[in-house]
Amino acid sequence: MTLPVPLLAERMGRAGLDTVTLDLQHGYIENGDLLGMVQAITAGGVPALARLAWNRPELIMNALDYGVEGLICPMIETADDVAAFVRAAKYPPAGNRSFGPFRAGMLHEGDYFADANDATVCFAMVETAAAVDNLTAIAAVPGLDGLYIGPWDLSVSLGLEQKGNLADSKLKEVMDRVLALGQEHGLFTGIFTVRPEDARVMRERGFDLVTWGTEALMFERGLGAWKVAS
Ligand code: 3PY
Ligand code: MG
Repeated sequence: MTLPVPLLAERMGRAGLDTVTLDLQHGYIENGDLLGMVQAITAGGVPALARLAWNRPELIMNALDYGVEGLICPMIETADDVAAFVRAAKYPPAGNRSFGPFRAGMLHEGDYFADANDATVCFAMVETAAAVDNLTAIAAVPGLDGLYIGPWDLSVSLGLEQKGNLADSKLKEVMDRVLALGQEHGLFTGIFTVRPEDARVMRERGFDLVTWGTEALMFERGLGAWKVAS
């Protein structure tokens, strides 16, 4: 989701999806919108994920305290970037997340502090040439739960002529490496797509978390189809 509209978030939470991701990087959802959006999604029994605006501890802490169950961190370039991300997202001794999960703890049955490190997932985005160069080290950082490919930034960073072309051989090479490292380290793998048909192909390829567009794109396409039909 890219738009800060709780009613739409509630609709998404009841649409039969596995998860809904809130985009704080390129979406129009600000940190102050996040709590209401998470409440609306989780009311439908679906976990909310957040794509962070950046790798910053205060954003990570807020999102987790509000009850976001998975974080996708953009523009990761090195193993040190991942270590900083994981440190902010995990309670001691694995990290240095500060304790104050007023909403997340209220909803959790059992000892939130004891369970949170395992119950919240951290995805590092693979979307720069530097991340590809450092991929083996990135995947080996303790506490990381997943790798998530951003095909558009990756195309820009690799200097590819066409952006986000999932059939590009260079992108396919990165997909293969991410899937292999995922297997090797027991990591989830994810990728962003903008069309359901691409999402299906990525799912068949073996990715666990496949984003299939944004609500704004769905609206645009629905509107286009509606116009053509009338
Ligand atoms: C990218 O493709 O660069 C993304 O960040 C997708 O969300
Ligand atoms: Mg990106």
